[in-house]
Amino acid sequence: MLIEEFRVESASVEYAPESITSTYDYQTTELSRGSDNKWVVKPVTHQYQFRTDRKVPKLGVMLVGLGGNNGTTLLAGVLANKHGITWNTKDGLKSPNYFGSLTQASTLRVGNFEGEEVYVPFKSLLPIVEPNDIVFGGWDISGLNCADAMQRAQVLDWSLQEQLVPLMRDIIPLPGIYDPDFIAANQEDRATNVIKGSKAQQVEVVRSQIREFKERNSLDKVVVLWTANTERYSQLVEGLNDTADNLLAAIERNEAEISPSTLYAVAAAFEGVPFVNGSPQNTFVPGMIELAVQKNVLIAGDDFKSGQTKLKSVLVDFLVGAGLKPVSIVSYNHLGNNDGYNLSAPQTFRSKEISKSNVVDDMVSSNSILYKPGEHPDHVVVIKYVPYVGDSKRAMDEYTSEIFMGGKNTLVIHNTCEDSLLAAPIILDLVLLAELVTRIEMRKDDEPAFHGFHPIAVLLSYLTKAPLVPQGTPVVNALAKQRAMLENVLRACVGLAPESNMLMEFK
Ligand code: NAI
Ligand code: DG6
Repeated sequence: MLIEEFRVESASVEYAPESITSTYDYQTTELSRGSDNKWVVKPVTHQYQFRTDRKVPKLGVMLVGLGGNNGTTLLAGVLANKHGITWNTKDGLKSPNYFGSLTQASTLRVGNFEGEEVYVPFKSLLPIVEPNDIVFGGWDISGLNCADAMQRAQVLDWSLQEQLVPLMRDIIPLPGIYDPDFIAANQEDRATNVIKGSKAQQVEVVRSQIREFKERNSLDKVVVLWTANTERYSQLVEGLNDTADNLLAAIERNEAEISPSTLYAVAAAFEGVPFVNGSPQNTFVPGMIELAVQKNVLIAGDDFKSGQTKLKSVLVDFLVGAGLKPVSIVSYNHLGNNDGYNLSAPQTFRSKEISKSNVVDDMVSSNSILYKPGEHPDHVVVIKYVPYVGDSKRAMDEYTSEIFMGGKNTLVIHNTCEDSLLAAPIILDLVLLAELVTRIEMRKDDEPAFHGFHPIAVLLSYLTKAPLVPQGTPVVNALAKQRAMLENVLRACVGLAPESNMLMEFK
């Protein structure tokens, strides 16, 4: 059973007009070695208070790469939802939805009523921006208006595109920062809409574009999200991008090794605007991370986790969790969109290969009954550009595991799907959750004052292949754990316990 709305009645939760405050006992453990050198695991409880600002802001989202497949598909999808546009296909009449969005199309359990499990929409847990109310804008180095760019992307059904053209043709991406050294040479023809000047001047232009967008649309808040081409990795160089000061000085010196994505992120940090990186490259060089922490501005990344990798982070978790030992994971994919074209260059492919490959590390290291120290499955990632298939990516995976008594188990998976139709709802979740997270404050035990979460938004990990975390924080890739972290923290904000699945009522 689904209930649309609910309120928690508890002495530990207060719904005030401005905010929701909850007091929450967080049960965890402390580990030590006893005097006999044996491990001791001690349950401990910390008290947290969470305070969530209930005022949902008027939100603007600026996409870097607005004219790309993801950018135009998201924009088109939101406009179709907003205007209730239906369209005919050979399979019948279709209506818009937000399938694939955790916040808009998933539910969570709040309990049991007379023997029936009761669920609520994920988005009903805390006040969150409605997607249809978002004002979209952003940059693209290609100057095509968004209607033409949507047609170029070849993702959506034609009769839907026809109806969207009038709503999208006047949306023209802002000129963007272009540096041919960071993306594939084959992208050069696209770069017709670029910001001129030194790197410092480019940062200033982006800053003023953000301010202007905010003012023109009377926005309360803006989130910037990179869904532009995958860049090559930036080299990490001492004195160049290792600290915030060095990074800013390097920008002033117009140093070649500062990537466009880092320049946008720096601009966003100076404007106090969250920045999410949806591609695999190391936009967040150490100096950029330090800058975000200094300015206490949210950053999150890296690389949307959409199809093949999402399944991998479920499947390997299942295998290792079941005591089976994946020893070989081979992932092929081919696609024919501009992302695939850009990834056909070795340097940009390398960025993607890294983010796709590290995704099983936490699961492997969780089970040293199966894996000896340093042992790891063979894990190979292949991406090929095949223009004919367009945005309809083919992903083929072979997982071979060692099982009981020397046996072998091989699973083969073939996944065909429009890449951008998986990515667009994830982009939506990232910006909605990035905004929500900035409205939550917490206070632990006897801390004197409320403060926000760490600016590196680990809570958004569910949506990214290579979650960015503060130094010393464990990286969690397993999808169910990532979802549980997000859901349970949001539940705590309204005084609900984590979903334990114990069902003691029925034992
Ligand atoms: P796309 O190539 O269709 O779109 C990227 C757009 O960014 C292009 O229009 C391009 O002109 C523009 N661009 C390039 N550099 C720019 C810059 N410096 N400033 C402003 N605009 C710039 O690619 P698509 O399919 O939209 O993917 C976007 C990114 O998302 C890629 O990096 C891709 O690897 C990543 N991604 C996509 C997923 C998916 O399922 N579609 C999943 C995970 C990541
Ligand atoms: C080829 O792998 C293109 C990539 O941009 C992927 O489509 C994208 O990273 C999605 O990957 P995955 O593994 O999450 O499906």
